[in-house]
Order: sequence, then C-alpha cells, then structure tokens
Amino acid sequence: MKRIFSGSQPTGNLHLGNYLGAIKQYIKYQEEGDGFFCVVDLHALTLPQDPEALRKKTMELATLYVAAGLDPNKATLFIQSHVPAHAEGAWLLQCIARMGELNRMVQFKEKGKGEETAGVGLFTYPILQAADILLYDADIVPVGEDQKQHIELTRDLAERFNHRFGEVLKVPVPMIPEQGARIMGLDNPEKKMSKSAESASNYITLLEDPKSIMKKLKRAVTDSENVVRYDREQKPGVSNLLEIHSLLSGESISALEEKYSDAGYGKLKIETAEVIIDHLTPVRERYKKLVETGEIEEILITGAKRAQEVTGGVLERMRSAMGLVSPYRK
Ligand code: ATP
Ligand code: LTN
Repeated sequence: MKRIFSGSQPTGNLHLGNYLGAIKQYIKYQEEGDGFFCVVDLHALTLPQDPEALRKKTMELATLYVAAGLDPNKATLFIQSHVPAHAEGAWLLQCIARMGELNRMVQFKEKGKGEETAGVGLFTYPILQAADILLYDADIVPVGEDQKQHIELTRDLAERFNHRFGEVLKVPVPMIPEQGARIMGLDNPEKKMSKSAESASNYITLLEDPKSIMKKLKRAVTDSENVVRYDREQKPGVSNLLEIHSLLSGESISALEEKYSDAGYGKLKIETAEVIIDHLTPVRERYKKLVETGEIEEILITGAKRAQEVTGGVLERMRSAMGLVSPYRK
C-alpha cells in the first residue's frame, strides 16, 4: 500500500484553490493508500501569528479536513507540533542542506521580500517540509503547483542523504493534478488564489455563505471580449471560472464552452457560483456539526499517536546513519 503525505498551513482561510489543488486529492488518495494529512502549525510560525488566533485556526483547519471529506477511519489526521520528530528531523536535514539551494526557493523570495529582517525560519521552512515528508517514507505527496519546487528540494535532500549515509530515506514523488493545481484569484486572475491575499474578493473560503459566493463570482475579473473560451494565457479569468466549474460539476471544459457559447459571461458566473454553493453547502453543515460534537480532539489524539509510531522508526534510522548514539534503553 502506498504511503501518502501532505499538509496545509493553519493561516488564513482554507479556500477553493486549496480544496481543488490539494484537499480533493487527499480525499481520493485516502481510498487507495495509507494517508497522513497534517496541519502544519510549525510552518505557520515562520510569519508573525497571534497565538490565540493560531490555536483557533489550527483546530478550524483540522475540522475542515474532516468536513471536506477526509475520513479519520481511513486516513491519519494530526497536528504537526504534536509529533516532535518533525522538528528533530528538520535539524538533521538542515545539516546536509545548502544555502544556495534554499536561496533559490521562490516562496522565500516572495514572502521574505529580500529583506534583512526576513525570519530565519522562513528561510529554512522547506527543510521542515522535507522532514515532514521523509519521516513517513512517503511515496506520494499531493500538492498544488506552487509546491513543486519544495518537493524537488525534498527529493534532492533525500538523495543526498542516501548518497552520504546509505539507503535510508525513500525519495517521494509529487502528485500535482492536471486541472485545479493553480486556481487563480477572482480579483486578479494573473495570480494564484491565496490565503494571504490582501483582499477577501480574491478567494472563496470553504465556509463562505452562499450570498457572498454569488457576489464574489459576479464581480470576478474577466475580460471585455465576452466570448467563453478556455485559454489560460489570453483569457485567464474566464478560463479560471471554466476550470472551477468543470472540476466541481464534472462537466468537461469543452462541454462548458459549448454550453455558454451564446450566453456571455453573466450566465457563466452565476452558474459557476451555483455549482460552488451546491458543493460547499454540505461542507458547511458538516463543519457545524463537528464543532458541536467536539469529536475532532479525539481524532487528533489518535492521529498523533500513529504519526509518532511511524516517525519514531524513520528518525532512528536517520540518527543512527548519521553517527548519533542511540538513546540508552532501560
Ligand atoms: P498562501 O497563498 O498564503 O501561501 P496557500 O493558499 O498556498 O497559502 P497552503 O496551506 O500553503 O495555502 O497550501 C495548502 C495546499 O493548497 C498546498 O498543497 C498548495 O499547493 C495548495 N494550493 C494553494 N493555493 C492554491 C491554488 N491557488 N490553487 C491550487 N492549489 C493551491
Ligand atoms: N509548504 C506547504 C505546506 C506543507 C506541506 C508539507 C505540503 C508543509 N509541509 C508537506 C506537503 C507536504 C505550503 O505552503 N502549502
């Protein structure tokens, strides 16, 4: 059985891009493999966070995983900081990672903006991500397009480790969906939909109410041609709507192009909003119920135990290969 690992940060609001690029893949893989899905709270610390808000967002994201369709009986759900091996594994990998390769990471360049005050944690963040993945002997890492470079680094670190210390780490493969890997912002289809976007018109959150979804879709930036055609280069706004609609309704992009060929953008926008609302209404309802029952806490305790068991073995393999003395056993 293949091992799957992925994670999302408990910052901002989980949005449609996260769902279509990542969570939908997690749900698919939980059927076929041994999935570990994590709320990466240690990663969130790389930018300033309000402690109370971080705690709240962490529980909210874990609850949303389940509300969106992750089944704790099929996959392991947990909070990264509940498994200390992640931090320790990251240290071991920091000692084989190179400044040059981290300097090339696009996300660091974007978030650190080249400033002297950029955090060291933000710089070494991809190494913690590599530890997350490698500690589970993961075969497959389902992610959106923006994470491709980090998974490449993870593969390089695993190969370097193995070259130096023997075959210890499994080299994982990223799984980036053909459609949905880069959902664009509704207010600016040149840039990806992002939790940290300045304006809330950029994204649709998974808990967004129907009225607000309709309003944002109606205002979505398109172009002045008024011809419904899929062309990501020339018509990024319309193509983004077609892609969202297609992924949620299951209708092919060419069928949608045909369907809206005489209709113009207004109808496409309204019906895309309706498809989103249909899809998210049950997620919102399940979320509400989960909050009422409080069952997520138990799910996370069980998840952390299983994650600790798996990572303990891999971490010991790494420690031992690198020449650290095994802890004394009584
Ligand atoms: P930010 O934009 O603030 O960096 P984020 O939206 O990328 O945050 P993460 O928690 O870092 O959120 O990402 C969770 C998962 O969602 C990752 O696998 C990421 O690749 C994927 N993802 C993020 N944004 C998009 C998007 N616009 N389209 C498709 N997938 C996305
Ligand atoms: N860096 C990722 C989140 C992340 C992740 C991971 C994804 C942290 N650890 C391990 C896949 C596997 C992000 O910003 N989306």
